[in-house]
Amino acid sequence: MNKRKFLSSAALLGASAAAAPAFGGQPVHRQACAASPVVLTISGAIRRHNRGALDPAFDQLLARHQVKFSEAYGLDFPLIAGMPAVTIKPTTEYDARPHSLSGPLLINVLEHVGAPTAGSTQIVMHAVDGYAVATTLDKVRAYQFIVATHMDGKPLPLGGVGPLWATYDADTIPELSGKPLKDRFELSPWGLYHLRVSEA
Ligand SMILES: Nc1nc2c(c(=O)[nH]1)N[C@H]1C(S)=C(S)[C@@H](COP(=O)(O)O)O[C@H]1N2
Ligand SMILES: [Mo]
Repeated sequence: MNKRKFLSSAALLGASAAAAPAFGGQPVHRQACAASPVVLTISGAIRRHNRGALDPAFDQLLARHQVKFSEAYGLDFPLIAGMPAVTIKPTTEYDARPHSLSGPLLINVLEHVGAPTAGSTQIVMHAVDGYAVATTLDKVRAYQFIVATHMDGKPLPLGGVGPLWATYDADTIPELSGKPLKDRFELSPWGLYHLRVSEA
């Protein structure tokens, strides 16, 4: 399977939600902005925000990937790395060896920004190289997705597969462990930097 979705599919990009109000009538909680550089921006149907609209002048990568929002939440690396971490030991596709990957559960990161909890909630994950892939909260829970910050005890570098890698332990997920390695990680973007949340 080669379902590479290099941002040509506008359907993935939530363009229709561009100017959507934050959450039917609920108050918007504006938090202080992050102290370290933001490594993950979450937009869409979330209740917490710490930044305003996408700025086409200086949100260059987001704009290039056709992301749109009027408010969003930017998380810095210390915040993500400071959340309770889980460790998984999947056989990775890139060297066919098991590696220890650790970081918070994606579901907890989404909870932090007040994402909806319905299993049908759509999550689009964008990576720095333009890779984008959509999934649902049901799958985020079933696969126990983590936002990996460390591999084999070391922080994941930008330029490599970091600083964040959304991934899961495919070895222990029956619908994946039976597939060839190269077909197990379509839902696992390295260099994850933006999540779009939409209510189904
Ligand atoms: N950032 C990023 N993550 C990615 C990809 C990619 O191209 N870029 N490809 C996905 C797909 S479709 C698979 S099968 C695996 C391996 O893809 P690759 O061999 O092209 O890296 O990583 C997934 N994560
Ligand atoms: Mo793939």
